[in-house]
Amino acid sequence: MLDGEPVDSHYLSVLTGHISSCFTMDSGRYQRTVLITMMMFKLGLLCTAAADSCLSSPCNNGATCIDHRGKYVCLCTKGPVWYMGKNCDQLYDPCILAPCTNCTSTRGTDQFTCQCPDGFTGNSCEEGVDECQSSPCTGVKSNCVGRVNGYSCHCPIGLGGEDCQEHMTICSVETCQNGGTCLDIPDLGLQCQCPAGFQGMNCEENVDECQSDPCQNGAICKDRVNGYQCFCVPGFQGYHCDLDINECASQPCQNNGTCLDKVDHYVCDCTPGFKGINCEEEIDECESLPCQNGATCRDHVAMYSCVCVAGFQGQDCEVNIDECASMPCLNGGKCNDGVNR
Ligand SMILES: [Ca+2]
Ligand SMILES: [Ca+2]
Ligand SMILES: [Ca+2]
Repeated sequence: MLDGEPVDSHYLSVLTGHISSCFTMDSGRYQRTVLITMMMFKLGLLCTAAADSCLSSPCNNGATCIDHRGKYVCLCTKGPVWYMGKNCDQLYDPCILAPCTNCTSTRGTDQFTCQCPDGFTGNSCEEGVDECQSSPCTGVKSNCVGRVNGYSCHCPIGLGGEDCQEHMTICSVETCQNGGTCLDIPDLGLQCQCPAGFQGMNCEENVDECQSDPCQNGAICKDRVNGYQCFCVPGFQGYHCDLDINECASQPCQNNGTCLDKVDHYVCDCTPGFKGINCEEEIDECESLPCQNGATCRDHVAMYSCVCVAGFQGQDCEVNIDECASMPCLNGGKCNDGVNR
């Protein structure tokens, strides 16, 4: 861009944003000026008036108007008359920010009054009234103990009974054991507040949580602090050992055997022809030598078969075939049955 040339207005507006509408000048001074202008714009020094939302004077009753990113904020006057609202056109109500619910006020001022419930006082009702302040307890029970909305008279700490003549034990560091909290109760002396799992006057006793027999199926119960632990016998599991472990879960029975879940073990009911703990063994039905007369035994599943030698028959080849049955001897010849002849 050369000196003296007209300035591209689009280029200028892109460069400077809405600042471009503020200046009309020869481009002769333009390049020097635009640099300075841009720096000033960055610092927020120029062109604020063009976008100032305060120009319409929206704030009332003497309020100060502040422009913030194109929106206005009214700072209402505080005294002699207080105002509030977006445009400061309402009388200020100090109860809006009062720290109490039962509040009365004079509008247009910052003066409010909290009506405190019984037993409380102070600007915000935050203080409990100390009824003991006036020392109302006289006589032997001179120890005043404040309560909500009242007080009561007791014996001095360490003393009890009707005439405050009995000496009571009072709290010391060792009084309550196992982390118990010691309380000095007027007229009664100490009392220990025990943590969970302990009991007794001094919290000295670890409560036996096994007393209620929480562990099942013969498990051993071990007492802990405010709890217990069950040690299961084999075959059971779970926090209370109430779950019978399913020993059949791994499907240990083979060859279609049926698994029966027992305590800490299983039993396989095998199909015919198999044996063994897991029915893994095929029974050899030939082992008992069922085939007779020299026959050969063949083992099968749940059965056997016999291959007879010549001259015998029957399931176990126990029958010697009677070759005389066909009456082979002619002419009155006597037939003697032999083996295979
Ligand atoms: Ca215990
Ligand atoms: Ca079982
Ligand atoms: Ca077999």
